Amino acid sequence: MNQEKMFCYQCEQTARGKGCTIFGVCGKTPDVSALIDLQIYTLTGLSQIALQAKSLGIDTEEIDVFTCKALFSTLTNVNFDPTRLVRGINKTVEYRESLKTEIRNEGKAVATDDLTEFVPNQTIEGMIEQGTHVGLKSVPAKDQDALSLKHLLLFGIKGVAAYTDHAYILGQKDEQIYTFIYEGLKATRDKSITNEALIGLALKCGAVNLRAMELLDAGNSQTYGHPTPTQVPLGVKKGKAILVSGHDLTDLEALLKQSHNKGIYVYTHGEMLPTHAYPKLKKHPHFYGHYGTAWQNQQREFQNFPGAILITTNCLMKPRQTYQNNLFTTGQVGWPNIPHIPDKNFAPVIDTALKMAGFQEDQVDKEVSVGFARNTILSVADKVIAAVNNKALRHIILVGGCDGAKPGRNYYAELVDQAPADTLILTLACGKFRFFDKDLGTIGELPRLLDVGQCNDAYSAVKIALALSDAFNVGVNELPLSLVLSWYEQKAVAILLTLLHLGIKDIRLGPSLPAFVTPNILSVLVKNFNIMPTSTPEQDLQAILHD
Ligand code: SF4
Ligand code: SF3
Repeated sequence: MNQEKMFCYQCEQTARGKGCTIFGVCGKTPDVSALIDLQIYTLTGLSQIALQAKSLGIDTEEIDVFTCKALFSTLTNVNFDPTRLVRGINKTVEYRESLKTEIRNEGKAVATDDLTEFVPNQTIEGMIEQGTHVGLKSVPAKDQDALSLKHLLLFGIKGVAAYTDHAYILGQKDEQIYTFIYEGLKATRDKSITNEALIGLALKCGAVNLRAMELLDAGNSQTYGHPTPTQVPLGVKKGKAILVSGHDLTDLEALLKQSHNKGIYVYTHGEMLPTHAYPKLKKHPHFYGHYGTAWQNQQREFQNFPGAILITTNCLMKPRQTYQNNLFTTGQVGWPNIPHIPDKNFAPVIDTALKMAGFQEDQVDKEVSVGFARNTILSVADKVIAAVNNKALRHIILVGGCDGAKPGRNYYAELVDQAPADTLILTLACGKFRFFDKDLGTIGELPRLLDVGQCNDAYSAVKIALALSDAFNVGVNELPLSLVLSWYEQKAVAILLTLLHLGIKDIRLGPSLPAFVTPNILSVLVKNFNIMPTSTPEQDLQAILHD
């Protein structure tokens, strides 16, 4: 008898490295898992109709934006609230039906099938039951490799949708991205599509993600200025306090403006650390420092924070009683019974901070450096090139990606520790918290540890690699540059597809390979890109520096 209550293997911490089948390691319940599957299923039906509408010139912008937000809500550690998912599913079907009406008004017939005709049950229990039958894996697959590729594509699309949503909030959009999201979703249900075509779509997903990240980079830098090197205190100031986590700069800015002159200091947590480097954010005098480390430590770190806490995007963990009364979510993030702020009116966050004790005295601690995004690094490109040419700099190692709870993730800190003094470490995303406060010294005037930014700033790292390849007049794969990546959630899947689309080879990926990649698909990736699992820091450094 099948004992599975759910099936999900979209992230790196999936149970037994195979799939969460009883309860999500992330805290996702079987009910939420079923509703997420139903959300994806209904969005796929909407996609087919939206593509037809687009081909007729019907304006779908509102639906495009909604689709990205709905996909974003299904990423790991974003939304755990069933009532919000139910709303999303109903809204998806409402949009689908309204587009059908518009298509018919144009005198065209609407193509129909199970997906585009699907009617969700009117009760939450009924929807959960429906959801258990519509996950991609619920349809028995004759070809496990095709199923693997369809998941790779779906998870990559989720990452693209997250970046596209961030970019749209900052006023940046590109019609082609939305069209691809619809086409890609549609392909995940195409029974006759070949594996070659799916591989092509996965690489196209990487190309589209590059465009989405380019838009996000433009949105962030045009709105807040280019990041500049900035020292961020890890200590605290006496006074009331708010902690902001996640990735959304517009939420942080709104909160900074609304908490101005209220005797509150604002601190960053997790992926918000690099925001201290943006000129238009750091000008706020009460935007003080960074508190804590990466997302997987939040349950321990949040309970010691004497102020209000706001989570703007991933990664949210199950809130503990010790801080659930001072925790708020916004954007697509959600947890049942945790107050959600949908409209950037952060008055409840500020009121909570004012009622809480705050920090009783100043605590001085060390500082960390941020702000080494593309603009800063390219402004010192001549120094990097000179250091390579005079052999002061032997190799650049990009140690980037997500953090997580597994012990194997100490690999990344050990690799950075053991990297010799003539190597530069570029880093980005929350994996850096394993080593972000280490003093690695300098090579000439260059700090050896350079923080490029959030995972959302992966475009910056790509631009740096491409500029170096131009400067040295060699391909990126011939540069003295190696990529040692850690993955956890679906934005990392999208970034990996972008790197493959760019033809970047020899990527080391850990701490474990995705459960959704079958041995055959892995061998295709190895053959074409020489992608490899991380081994030990000693062995990998030996190979990186001496091969
Ligand atoms: Fe499991 Fe990850 Fe899916 Fe959560 S998101 S249910 S941890 S595979
Ligand atoms: Fe981290 Fe969640 Fe991926 Fe933004 S905060 S990198 S895991």
